[in-house]
Formats: sequence, structure tokens, C-alpha cells
Amino acid sequence: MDSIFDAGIECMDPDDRWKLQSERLVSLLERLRRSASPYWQAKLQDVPAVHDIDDIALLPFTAKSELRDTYPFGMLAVPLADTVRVHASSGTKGKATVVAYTAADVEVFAEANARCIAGAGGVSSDVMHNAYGYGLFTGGLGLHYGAERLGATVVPASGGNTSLQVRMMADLGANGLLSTPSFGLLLAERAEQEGVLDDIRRTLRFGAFGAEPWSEGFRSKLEAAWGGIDACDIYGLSEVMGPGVAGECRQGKGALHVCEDHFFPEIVDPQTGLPVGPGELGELVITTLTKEALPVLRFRTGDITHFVDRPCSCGRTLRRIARLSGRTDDMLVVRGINVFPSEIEAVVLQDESVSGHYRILLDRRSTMAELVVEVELAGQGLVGARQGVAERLRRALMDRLRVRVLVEVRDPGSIERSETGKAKRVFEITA
Ligand code: DLL
Repeated sequence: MDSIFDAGIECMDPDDRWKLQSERLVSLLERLRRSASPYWQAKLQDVPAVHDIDDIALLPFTAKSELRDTYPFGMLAVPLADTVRVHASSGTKGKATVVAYTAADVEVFAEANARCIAGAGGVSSDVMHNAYGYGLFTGGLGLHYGAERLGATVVPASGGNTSLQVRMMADLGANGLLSTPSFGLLLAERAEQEGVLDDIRRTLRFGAFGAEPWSEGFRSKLEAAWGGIDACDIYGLSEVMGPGVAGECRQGKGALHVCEDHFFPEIVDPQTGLPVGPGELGELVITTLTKEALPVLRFRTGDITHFVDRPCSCGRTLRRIARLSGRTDDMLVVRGINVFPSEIEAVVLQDESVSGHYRILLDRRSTMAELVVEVELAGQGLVGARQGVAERLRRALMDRLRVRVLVEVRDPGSIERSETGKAKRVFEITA
């Protein structure tokens, strides 16, 4: 039986958790009403009294644009002097946003990540290879503090230097890998090229992979590449805290336990903002119940998921969400048909003849946009099967998406890998 980092909270009776969440919401609002910040005064102006967590829908939503509009510190609920750290998002889809933490926030950040790492199979005696980027990105330091909080030995590898990283994993006997799924797969390929894959396979048992979308097909490839590890999903976003908002346990893969004593989840219809029916897909909305420096009320994450309300065999009672199936803003419209990149990945990576690396090109240079999916053969021995693979994938994609897709099957190793940050897989060609 795996150890649960904080069984008192993670396996709590749901009625007791309801009381805890209610108390925390009420005291959060009291605290925010006392704040001198013009942002919080305006935000709460028309909000009636809230008695318990079931009243949460009385609160206004928060959009990502509010963080940008109040850049850098307009949403702070404490004096800047009381904060101990900031992180920032790169702002690839707009202006950068800055998020801040008090010492207590950093403690919660560490605890939530410790819970997720333990859920994936980590224990205090483990050597944890952390290949999330260190710096303004929340991934590196978030998982670092989480692994330390668990009592593990952290190797702060960060991104890049792939060949050096795999030698370190082998020499130091890594038991756990913390990285984006795409970099996790690249590390396995490089370990094979460097001749250290078998060494690492002897010690590596699990990984916590997140920060970018990945499918069940990708999980199978990643687990197999490392010789049968448990590859668990970890989710989070900087506006809410960073990694550790939710994580899969290795007994219940396919759904992530939300640290809902700190991050209260709702799922709403992205158009109307109203709650979706039980088990229906919608946009994840999160309220931070305990954050001090930068709380958010009903934050619209833009991430699409649904609640999974069957009990988990691990014994945790924390509510679960399904792995993220895309974002409200990453939908591609191809000849009038809506296509989520995650649907393409789900179809393509089920195929054992292709590797986990692929690209989606949306060519809009002519009046009729053309969707091209580039995949890569899983090994040299498959070169003769190229035509068959292309035809099989073309049909499977057509069946699933109902739109014509061109499939190009490339040689093994020919699709560019990213050694840092999140994998970029979708490219729109407009001119
Ligand atoms: O990516 C935090 C993180 C670091 C999570 C390390 C997990 C591990 P941001 O850079 O603010 O924060 O990006 C947040 O990334 O809204 C999702 O769209 C996406 N995302 C994060 N985790 C997952 C995941 C970090 N497990 C945005 N599956 C989120 C799918 C994910 N998408």
C-alpha cells in the first residue's frame, strides 16, 4: 500500500471537508473585504454575505485578463513586503502575468506537490530527478519544494542538457522523474542512445508528468519507454499556484485528485458560466480557499474536463477530475468543423507503429484550410510499413474528426524535439 502524504486531509469524510471548505471560504472573504486593495474593494462590492461553500456561485468569476490588467501587483491582497516569492508566466498568448506568494503560500505549494508526488508512488527515501524548468516558471521550484517536503533527495536538473541529465539519472539512481511528458519521453530516447537506459530502468519506478496536455496513448509509450514505470499526471496553473492543484494516484490513473481543501473546483459551461450536469464536460473554475498573497475567486482556467465521482481505490476522498482534454482557446476550426488537438493525439498515439512525437499543421494559405498531421515511425524496422501506417491513421482520424486530414509519416527521430519548456505541437500557417 502506498503512503498517503496527509491521510487526515486526503481521506477526510466529505461532510467534514464541506465544513472545512465553508469555514475557509467565509474567512477568505472576510480577509479580502478588509484588504485596502482597490481591486478587491471593487470585486466584492456587490457580493452578498456568503455562509458556506454551497454559496460559491454568488461570487463573481475571475478572468486571466484581470491579472494582466492589474500587472504586476494590483491583485495582491497583502502588502508586497509580506510576500517571499514571485513567479511569472511567459505571456505567449498575451502580456506577462506575475503571481506572488507569502511564506504560508509557499508551504501550501510544497504540501500540495508532496501529496501529488506521493500519489504517483514517491517516498521519502527516493532520489527525485526534477527536469521541470527552474525560474519564473512554477514547475521547477514547485515540484522541488514538494519533493523536499516529502523528504526525498532532489536533483534540480531543470530543462536542457539532455545527455548530461540521463547520465546523472543513471549515476545517482533516480527513482522518480518529474518533467513534462514530452521531455520525459525525450530523456528515455537519449538514455538509450547514451547506453544508460537499462541502468536507469533498474531504479526508476514512477514519474509525475504535467504542464502540457498528454493522452492515454502517450502514457503507454512513456511507461513502456522506461520499462514499465507508473507515469502519473499532475496539473496546475500559475494563476492558482502552479503544479499540485491536482494529481493522479497510481491506483486510479485517468482521473486526478484535486487538493480541494485549498483549491475548490467547479465545472461550468464555458458559454453560459452555469454548472454542467453530473459528469459532463465543461470549463474548470477554481477558487483558492487558503491563499494569502494572491487569492483568486472562481478563476476561469480555460481547461476542459469533467468530474469523476466514483470512489478511488487508493482511499483518498478528494474529488477527482478527468485528465484535461484541451483548452477553450486551443480549438482549431477546420472547414467549419471544430477540432481539439487532444482528439488528434488520442487517435494517433494509440498506434504502436508511431513514436510519441508528432506535429499538427493547419495550413490556411488557400481558401480551404488543410489539416496535416506529421507522425514519426517508432523504429527503423517499420520503414516498409510507412504507406500502411499513413492510410490507417488517415482513416482513423477521418472517422473521429469527420474532416479530411493528410497524414505524413516521417523517419524515426526526424521530428524536432524540445529540450526546454512545454512542447509546441500545433502550427498554423497563414502566409
Ligand atoms: O504548467 C504548472 C505546472 C507545472 C503543472 C508543472 C504541472 C507540472 P502554467 O505555465 O501557468 O502552469 O500553465 C498552466 O498548462 O491551464 C493547462 O492548460 C496546462 N496544463 C498544466 N498541467 C497540465 C496537465 C503550469 N497535466 C496551463 N494536462 C493549464 C494538461 C496541463 N494541461
